[in-house]
Amino acid sequence: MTTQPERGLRELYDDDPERADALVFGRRRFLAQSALAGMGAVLGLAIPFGRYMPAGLIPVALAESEDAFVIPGKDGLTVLNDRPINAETPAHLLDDEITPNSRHFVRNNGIVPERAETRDVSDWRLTVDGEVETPLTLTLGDLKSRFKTVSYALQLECGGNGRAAFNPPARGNQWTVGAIGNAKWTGVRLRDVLKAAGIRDAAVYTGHYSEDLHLSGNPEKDAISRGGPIDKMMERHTLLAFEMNGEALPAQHGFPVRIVAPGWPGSVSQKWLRRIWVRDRVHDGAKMTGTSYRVPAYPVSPGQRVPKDDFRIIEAMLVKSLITFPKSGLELAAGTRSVEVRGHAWAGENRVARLDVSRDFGATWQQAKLSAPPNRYSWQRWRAAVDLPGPGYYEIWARATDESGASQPFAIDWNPKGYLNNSLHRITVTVAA
Ligand SMILES: Nc1nc2c(c(=O)[nH]1)N[C@H]1C(S)=C(S)[C@@H](COP(=O)(O)O)O[C@H]1N2
Ligand SMILES: [Mo]
Repeated sequence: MTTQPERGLRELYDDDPERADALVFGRRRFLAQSALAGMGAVLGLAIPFGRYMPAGLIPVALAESEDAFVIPGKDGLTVLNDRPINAETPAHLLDDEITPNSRHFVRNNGIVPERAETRDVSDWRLTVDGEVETPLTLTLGDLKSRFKTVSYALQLECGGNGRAAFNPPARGNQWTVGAIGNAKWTGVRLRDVLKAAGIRDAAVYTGHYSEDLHLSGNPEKDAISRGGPIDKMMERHTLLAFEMNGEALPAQHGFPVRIVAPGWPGSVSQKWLRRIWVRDRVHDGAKMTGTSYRVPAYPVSPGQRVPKDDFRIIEAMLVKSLITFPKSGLELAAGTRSVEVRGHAWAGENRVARLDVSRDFGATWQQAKLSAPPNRYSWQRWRAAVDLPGPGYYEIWARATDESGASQPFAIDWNPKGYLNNSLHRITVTVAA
């Protein structure tokens, strides 16, 4: 193999075990070093009995290896794919009100640019052009000195969070519940920069371009190039962020500058930004069209085929919540009659109005104590003391309702690409007899 593998080994073993075998073992069933280079070769040895190894089995040493799939700076995340890197956070590790950098999920469509590792910004520039009076070319220093710096706690959720629950399944990263984070982002307001450039009347949408590399390695191709309507980009919480929780952006999260457009699918929050093209029409860059980050314009039944023209771009994310304490599976001692439960709730463009919990499979609901957000677009803390009348198995369910009256469904609203699953989060606790 001379080309780089397009997918991570785990995904490849799931999808196409024979091809994965060929990559790992090569023709003579010795480990093909070239295939492993990209994932941090851990074996690097011949396998004397390799000829007996059943086809399609990921070698245990690779599956168990820490090195092969570790993401620097991350702690306890579940890696869904190593090329491109995609990792989610188990719910119980999202208990902090501000998600630490080490616990924030990562969703990459391409390869992290070199600059994010070298941290060299000497030749980094942000260009703002298109439907503007004065195109701008800004250094990082310009951005920091010419515009007012602000900090907000902002929720960022991948549009595909919850995809793993879809049946029939949807292709793509099998996110369970943890493609959500609420870090404190510092930067300048995108609207201040757009105003400095002077947006023309014809402007309707932005188009974002970045330094990450397409998986094919072809520099002509963009891994992703999304954008958003001018109104959302002019909203005062939409940032050009250069710090995450008080540190320069980590390599995985967009160094040196990213957009944070809170409450919208994470894909609108372009990382490793280098250009904003202000457009007179809806942007049509990579992953703006077709079925990418788009859903049918009407409800569909599971498995239904939907014509491409009937898809529309996802805008605000939906009302949702997470139980972050206790960790599902908690075993309580005999005689325990109550458990303290807590989590977070968020609602795209809206504020969360109430949070209810149930410990009897939805027969009755109890209102939790819900905190105000520190600022708009932050998730909100909730907590409740839940009675457990006797020994046995319980499920605790959480259901958020936003100020518009929308709340979380029990069952998924199915769509072909597995977006926007905001069904309620469930955990289990048991009380010993
Ligand atoms: N340049 C670039 N920006 C990007 C992406 C990407 O692959 N490349 N992924 C997007 C998607 S789909 C999501 S959900 C968020 C994830 O942000 P995070 O990795 O900081 O959690 O980044 C968005 N911005
Ligand atoms: Mo995403």
